[in-house]
Amino acid sequence: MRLANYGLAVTAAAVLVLSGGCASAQDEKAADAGPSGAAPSSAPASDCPLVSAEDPGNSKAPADTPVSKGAPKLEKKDSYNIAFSQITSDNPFRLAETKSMKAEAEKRGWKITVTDAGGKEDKQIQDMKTLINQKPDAIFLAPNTEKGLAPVVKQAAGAGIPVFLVDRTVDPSIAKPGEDFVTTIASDFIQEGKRAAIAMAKATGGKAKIIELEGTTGSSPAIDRKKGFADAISACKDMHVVISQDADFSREKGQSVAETLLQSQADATAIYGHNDEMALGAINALKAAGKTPGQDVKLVSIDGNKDAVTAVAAGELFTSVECNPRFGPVAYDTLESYAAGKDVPVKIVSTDRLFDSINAKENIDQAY
Ligand code: GYE
Repeated sequence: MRLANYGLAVTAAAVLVLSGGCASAQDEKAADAGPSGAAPSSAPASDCPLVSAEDPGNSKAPADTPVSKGAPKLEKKDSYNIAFSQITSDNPFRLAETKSMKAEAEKRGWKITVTDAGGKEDKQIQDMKTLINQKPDAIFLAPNTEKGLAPVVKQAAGAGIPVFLVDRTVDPSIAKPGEDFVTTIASDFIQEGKRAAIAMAKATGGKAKIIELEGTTGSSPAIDRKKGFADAISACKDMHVVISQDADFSREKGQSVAETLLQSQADATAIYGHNDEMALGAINALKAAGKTPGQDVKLVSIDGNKDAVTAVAAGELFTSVECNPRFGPVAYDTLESYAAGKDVPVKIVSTDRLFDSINAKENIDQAY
């Protein structure tokens, strides 16, 4: 079993060590109380076990993950001609990912063609068709939705081009892992949702009326971050999602959707954003409504981008669970392993950190 190694990525336990030695029980209580230091009124532990749960960190890749067997083969070469199909460039995750894919290709002396679909599914399908016609050695695809991009992945396989999925996956009932594409290299989004839920329980003392800002409908992070969060908070009788809506992973839409939902759910006490950008939009909406983010309404989100880590340090955002976008090194190491005929598992799980009031400040500079 091969695991992705991002270099910078360390486990949550290691972050605690890096961020100031041993975390005492007192430190943990301080973290629970939030940056303002005001301890939220807690539900009894039996009503919400998440309040006292530790951050579980990253999940382990299942030991029985199959290896890629029937996908198009790749000839071993000194230098490759590759393509990267990107969804959009409107958020820091996307920009950092594209930068990493380009920089690492350049470092290895490989040729790379990058397409940007501008957030449009039809455009990304068209981009993929154009790339397939250009016959690169391999295509790296960050697929918008699971169902929308699956057929074109199958088409690439039919044209003999190995496809490596990065950051999201496609519907396995349409495009078969290990056959129609080599592998998916991505975070465990269910685990991210669970980590966000535990952070939310700590932020709210296990009592919360939550507005959920969902990522793009049909995309793997939106599907799984919703599920991981919902499954986890089902253990808490006073934590509920009162309304949930798609805001397309965008700051602008996050702000406008939050404005509307804050009006219809005036007694909401918390906001869960499937990514940081939507939570940052919601922070703007709260301020515009005369509310204090982090006090009147607690927010938790996912990505660990620079603005979000800054907002955590400022006490506006309670926690950001990292989703690491620096795929270049692991993506191309995986390609090389595959070309060398080594076993490549059909799923490679990224390692993500978590930014909270304890470690946010010292991590702003390294955040993307
Ligand atoms: O969280 C978000 C982006 O697919 C993991 O998509 C990615 C998500 C990321 O637009 O910011």
